[in-house]
Amino acid sequence: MATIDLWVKDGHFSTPDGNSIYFWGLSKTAGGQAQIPGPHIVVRQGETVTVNLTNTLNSEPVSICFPGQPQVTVGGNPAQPQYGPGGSLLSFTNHAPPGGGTVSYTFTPNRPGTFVYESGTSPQTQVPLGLYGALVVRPADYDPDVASRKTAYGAGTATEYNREYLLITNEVDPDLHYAVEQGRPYPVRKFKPRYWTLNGRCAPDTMLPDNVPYLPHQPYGAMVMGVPGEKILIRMVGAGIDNHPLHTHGNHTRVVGLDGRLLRNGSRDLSFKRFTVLVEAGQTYDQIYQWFGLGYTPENPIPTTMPNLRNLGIGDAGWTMWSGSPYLGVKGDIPVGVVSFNEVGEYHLMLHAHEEHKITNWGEFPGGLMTMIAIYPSLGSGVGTLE
Ligand SMILES: [Cu+2]
Repeated sequence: MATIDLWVKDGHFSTPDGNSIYFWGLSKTAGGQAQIPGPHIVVRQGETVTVNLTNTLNSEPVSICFPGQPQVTVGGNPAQPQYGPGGSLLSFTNHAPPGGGTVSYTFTPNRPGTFVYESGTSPQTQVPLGLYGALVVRPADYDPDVASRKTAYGAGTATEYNREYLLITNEVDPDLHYAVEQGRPYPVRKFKPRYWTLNGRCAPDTMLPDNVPYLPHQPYGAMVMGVPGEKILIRMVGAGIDNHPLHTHGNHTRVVGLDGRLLRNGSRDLSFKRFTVLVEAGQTYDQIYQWFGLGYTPENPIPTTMPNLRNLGIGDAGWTMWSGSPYLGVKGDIPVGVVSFNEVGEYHLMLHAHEEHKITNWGEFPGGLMTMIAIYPSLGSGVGTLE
């Protein structure tokens, strides 16, 4: 039995170009700060989940929908749409009224996978304002201490992994946020994002650690870290209203799950490799990424061939993230003109949106839907875990 308490609050989040933008988000505690995305909800298949929502906003009701979850109940009855006095639709599901109202949702996930959760009240504004998050359902036989049972979809489904990461996309039109802050109308048809976020952050903030004190409303980093050969499970969630082609450098990913469904039909493996995954609005993609680049193995790190420069650097010459070494683990001399370098012999491989206006912050490159995959010679077991 898992109980999750969430408080709807407002606040201002930061963008790397110095902007401070009003938003609505969820807090884990009554006295805590709103965050975007909402807290990760990580539960187990077959476990009864209760989500208690308290709405501290004074302006409008708020609700949470759990797409993909069967038989969500409120007060023992099936959750159902809420209508206003004139019969107009207020919420797709039971809501918490403004001014401290509450609602309690209960459901029992019947299958593992990655799911979105999001506001079901005026979702065209409440979701972009920040009322969204991710729900991860672990398989019933999940055991992080047994390799064959540390899986996304259960033992025997070929979804074992060593580390896992959640990457949640969204878009920000500052005009919407400002209009809500000022209590003014906002024509939704004029929606024009200026920022694109991974885990509520725009690059380069995506590469900062979790819980940095100067991003109090954006606790989740989006840096993917692993060591050569490891299976890195990347759970991508399209929480916004736009579709984003995201791709990894260094290697393709293997898509093993789509919308919380294992890509397998009986014994037939339906997983597939992708250079770029189109994360569509409301979709989730579970992918396994492995990096064996350049013939590297932990036993024999040399000799190897220099990688293509575009798999190493960002921007012009002088901005390479090459350590000066053609292989992991040993550092060499930094070439003339190189002004930045990595610290422990790791490789940085970009992960970004292939629609390139989305890797900007209000028109300035680099930014937006971009982060790095960092492949280290070695890494502690606590990195790449989801709580
Ligand atoms: Cu690229």
